[in-house]
Amino acid sequence: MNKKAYVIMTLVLSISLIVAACSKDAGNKTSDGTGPYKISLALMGGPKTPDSWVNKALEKDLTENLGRDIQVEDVFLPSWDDAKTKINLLMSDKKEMPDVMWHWDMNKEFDSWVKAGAVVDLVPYLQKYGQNIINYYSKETMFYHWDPSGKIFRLPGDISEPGTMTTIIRKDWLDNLGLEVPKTLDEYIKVLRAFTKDDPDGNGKDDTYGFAGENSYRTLAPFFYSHGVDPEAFMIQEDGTVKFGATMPQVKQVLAIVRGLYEEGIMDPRMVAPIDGAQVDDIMANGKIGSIYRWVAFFNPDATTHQSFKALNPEGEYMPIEPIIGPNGFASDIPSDEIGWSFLSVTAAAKEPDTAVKVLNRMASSETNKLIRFGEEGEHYEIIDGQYKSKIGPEEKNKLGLGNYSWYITRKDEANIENIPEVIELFNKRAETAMPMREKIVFFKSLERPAWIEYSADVKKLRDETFWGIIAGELPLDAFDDFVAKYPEMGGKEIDEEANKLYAEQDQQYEEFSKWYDENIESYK
Ligand SMILES: [Ca+2]
Repeated sequence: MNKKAYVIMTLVLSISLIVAACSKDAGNKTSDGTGPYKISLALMGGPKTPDSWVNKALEKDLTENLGRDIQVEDVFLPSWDDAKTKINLLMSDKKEMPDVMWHWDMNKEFDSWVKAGAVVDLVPYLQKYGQNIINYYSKETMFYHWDPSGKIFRLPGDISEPGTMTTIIRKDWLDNLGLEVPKTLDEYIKVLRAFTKDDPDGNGKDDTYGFAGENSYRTLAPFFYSHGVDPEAFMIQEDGTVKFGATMPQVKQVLAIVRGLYEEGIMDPRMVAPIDGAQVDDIMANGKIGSIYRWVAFFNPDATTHQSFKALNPEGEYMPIEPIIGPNGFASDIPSDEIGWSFLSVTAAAKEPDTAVKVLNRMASSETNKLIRFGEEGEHYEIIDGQYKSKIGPEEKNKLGLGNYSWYITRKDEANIENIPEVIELFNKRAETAMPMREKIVFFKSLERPAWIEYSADVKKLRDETFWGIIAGELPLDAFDDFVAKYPEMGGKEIDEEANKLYAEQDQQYEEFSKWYDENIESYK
């Protein structure tokens, strides 16, 4: 037995003993559900301010809404480097377990908690007391957290919007050059060329690029996605099988196009080498680029990059445009997964798991979400002409503890008042325009993918060297065919077999889930 497996075994055993020991005296702890209740919450986000204003505000809000005295004990987790160790430690001793555990990226450990009974099945409580939660999270999201035994042992703590990115273009440059908003890839490339060569900013200098962004495939979405392919994703083929996107023939067509843009000087050459996000933000703010694939949230006037851009380019205007249509009429924005990246579990230590779910449900309301994130309207922020304006600086926000309860079912809808109405509308539109690709991409439910774990690092390394080498003109276009030929022997055969097996199982499991969901969740909304 390797060391990791041993640790997990020991953990499972120790939890089993603890759970068994505690169930004996459970009678002593049973409360009648009316007296004061103290709930402990493991917390990772925000400034981790102890004895904060936000703690008191949450207690008051819960006490008023649950009709009994609720005290909230904050259990702050340490830094990202140490948090997993701490979470394991807390979960190995029932006396130390918080009522609600926050966790992320700990699938193996989570599995052991489930097996040991250290986390509670939430289904009966969600049915009775979890309406804000089950109405907020979609059926698809709940699938990823559903145990085929018909139980749910974790809820997502935070999920990004379904579509977070968009093609962005300089509207004022289109106007300066008398160009229309491009719709097809051909039109888009013509515009990018004009943005590079026709002095769109009218300063008489050859100082602009048509297209810029990160050294990543998502930045190239207007090209890859208009061809219906994502080199990072597993893609459903017409015959129902699944393939690693990087090996699909459409990729070669896209590489030929992007390589051409680089050669012509239309594409910002800084893209072909690793570049950090802050530098890309600076490039966007400097205002010498015509188009980029970037965050929807840029369009909040309060966003830092937006403000820097406006300060440097008072007359400049970026606008979001619809996803570019490819040669076969296909168009899509990038879909986010609906799984979420961090999770909440009610532990076996919670004396009243029903009350724990009532607390989470109240925290999942728009009202409480706003309170714990932004404070009180009038005191800490105001809404002027429908737009959020903070009345306090970052330091005071930290002092109040705003953000301490981050990723406790963080709502991305109207409750996120930092978004102006136009940005909310754009998020909604991007959720729709990301649908065509969402239907082609497999988001794996299974927590176990041994072939991918073993071989993917080498495969991705060769992919990236090949693709960026082609784009930068250092490798011939046919290097793509060499990559595809090498892929199976590099573990690609096993990767694809595993992907197809998981996809088939998952597809079948979704049918079972769907029936279960209608009976056990839908009818309780
Ligand atoms: Ca110029």
